[in-house]
Amino acid sequence: MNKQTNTAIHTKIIKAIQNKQAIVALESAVITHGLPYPVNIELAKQMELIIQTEGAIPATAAFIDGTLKIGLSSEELNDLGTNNNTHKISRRDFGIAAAKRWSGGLTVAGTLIAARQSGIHVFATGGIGGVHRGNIYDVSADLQELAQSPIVVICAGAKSILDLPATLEVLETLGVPVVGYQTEEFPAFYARESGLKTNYKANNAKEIAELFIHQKSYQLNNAILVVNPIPKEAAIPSEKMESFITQALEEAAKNNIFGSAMTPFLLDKISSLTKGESLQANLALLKNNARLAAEISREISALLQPNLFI
Ligand code: PSU
Ligand code: MN
Repeated sequence: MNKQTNTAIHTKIIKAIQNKQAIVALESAVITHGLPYPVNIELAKQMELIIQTEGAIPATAAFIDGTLKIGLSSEELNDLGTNNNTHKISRRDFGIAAAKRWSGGLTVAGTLIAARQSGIHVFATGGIGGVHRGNIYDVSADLQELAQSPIVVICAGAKSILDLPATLEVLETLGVPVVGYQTEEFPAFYARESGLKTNYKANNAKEIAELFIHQKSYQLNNAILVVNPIPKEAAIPSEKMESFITQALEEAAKNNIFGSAMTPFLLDKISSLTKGESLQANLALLKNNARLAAEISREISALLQPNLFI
């Protein structure tokens, strides 16, 4: 057994952290539980490439045979995306995953832990978990983790499979600012609008980097949740999604689905009900978030260079 933790940070990432270079953490539950094969692997590689092209270093985090890895090799990514025995790993699963040598994808909560432990400031994902509709006790561990991770998280809002007003209330309680990227409205993943407001509208990446540095200077450990609406050409109107979502929720109830199986079940149902359309939307917003995350991480890196800011 390892003396400390079963954690392996890729040497490239260690060097980048030491040099305060721009790094973007990426989750892996989207690879193991969010997207179908082989699109999952292709997407993971495209996101990494976009981040590199934008001048930052990608750090996909996952459990591989019981080791928490930050920064995966291309081979590890391929294995994770093809392996049918992967677990969905959130905060509660870390000890079990290490002891039982699991391989699996990290949720937003899991990736926040990995990024925080290694000193990465920026993390790109698709959509965060939240409070589920009709069951206020089903609250994703993502929300609690956002409250205790000083990291900028870029997402496209949250899917309306969730109770979005309740999700925003919990984020407020936990002290997590929701910052719209060039928008005042909280986006609903597939749709650019939800009728709900963000706390603040940021006009550019530099502004977000400055918010982050200032927030950190108070030793507050909460995240900043940046919501980046899906590109217009890929968006699906809410009215169109609503009937699919209702159907997916009904099926979940009928099949007695609960706990950590709920979100993957709903995602899978919606994906098959909408045929390819939701998948295309999903891919478009993930790449869009990778791009913005790289830009924000570059701005943060610039502010963190010695003698420039704090
Ligand atoms: N929502 C999505 N896509 C996802 C997830 C959520 O639109 O892929 C995944 C993320 O990894 C998120 C997790 O962290 O599901 C939340 O699961 P739960 O609701 O069980 O906490
Ligand atoms: Mn849940």
